[in-house]
Amino acid sequence: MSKRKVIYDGKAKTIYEGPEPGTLIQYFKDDATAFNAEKHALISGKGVLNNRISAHLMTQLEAIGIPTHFMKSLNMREQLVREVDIIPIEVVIRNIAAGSLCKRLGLKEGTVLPQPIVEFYYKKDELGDPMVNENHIVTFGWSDPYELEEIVGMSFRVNDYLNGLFAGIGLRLVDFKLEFGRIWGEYGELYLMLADEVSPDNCRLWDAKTNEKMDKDRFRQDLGGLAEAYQQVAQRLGLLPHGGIIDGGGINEQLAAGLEEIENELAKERRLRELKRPKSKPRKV
Ligand code: ADP
Ligand code: AIR
Ligand code: ASP
Repeated sequence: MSKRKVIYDGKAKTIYEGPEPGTLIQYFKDDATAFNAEKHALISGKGVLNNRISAHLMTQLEAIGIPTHFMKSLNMREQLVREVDIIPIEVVIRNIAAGSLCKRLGLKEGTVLPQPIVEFYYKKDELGDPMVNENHIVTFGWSDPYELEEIVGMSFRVNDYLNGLFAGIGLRLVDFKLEFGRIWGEYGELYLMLADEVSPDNCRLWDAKTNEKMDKDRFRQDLGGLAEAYQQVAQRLGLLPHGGIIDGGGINEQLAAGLEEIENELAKERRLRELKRPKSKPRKV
């Protein structure tokens, strides 16, 4: 295999140079980390399942008009995406109280919120991704009010859509994290799109009947059975052959390698939506 250039080696994915300019390859690793990588483990099959789930969800989101970076799956662990300038903000939407919201405000886990909440975190591992507000984001030039409005609007649309999609397969969407990126057009026009991944690594998903956790909290809270839970999510989404690809804690590589390709047909014809905004670019600090 020819040696590809590693652009970035992250906690859960490696990013390689893509075959064409403006493209990248996202390789989904089996590494699981939590609490700013203080906790780490390898979970056989996690990468394959996240690759597949994210490819499917991104394609579904594209179909409701959310531009995404996803182009197509290349193999069981890799997908081709558009290269973007990542906006250094993690957008979290919450429907049900869990995780850091409970810790911060003393809420009981599972409390249904009267309306969804949006939160922002500054993407900075050294600082432990601190929570920030719109004022920090605009003041430090990480985004501007026009772009932020678009990001929040898209995030709530993603929430509405995914809530329904997961409800239809017996899962409650508790909360999730999104990342967005920019592409600059030939004339300096700006296009925004959903990037990174949408998978049980960055969504909390509970079984609708039993409230069993089917996401990365299984790892964070040492509940075990993470690959089986992710597999269950993928199976309910109709993404795996009958019987699945994980058995007895291990992945059946042969079955996984034979998974059907997922392609974002709409991304090819997509006319990127230019963001209407004043001419100035976000300030760099
Ligand atoms: P982390 O950076 O937290 O270790 P990952 O292991 O998931 O996370 O690494 C993937 C990295 O790639 C993330 O930092 C993410 O912001 C970045 N990324 C995701 N999609 C794109 C894209 N389309 N273009 C450029 N960078 C991307
Ligand atoms: N998240 C935030 N940073 C990284 C990730 N994966 C996701 C979590 C959870 C949501 O954002 O997976 O779905 C809220 O996380 P928390 O820890 O703030 O409660
Ligand atoms: N993925 C992040 C980390 O490694 C946060 C998390 O998911 O808990 O710390």
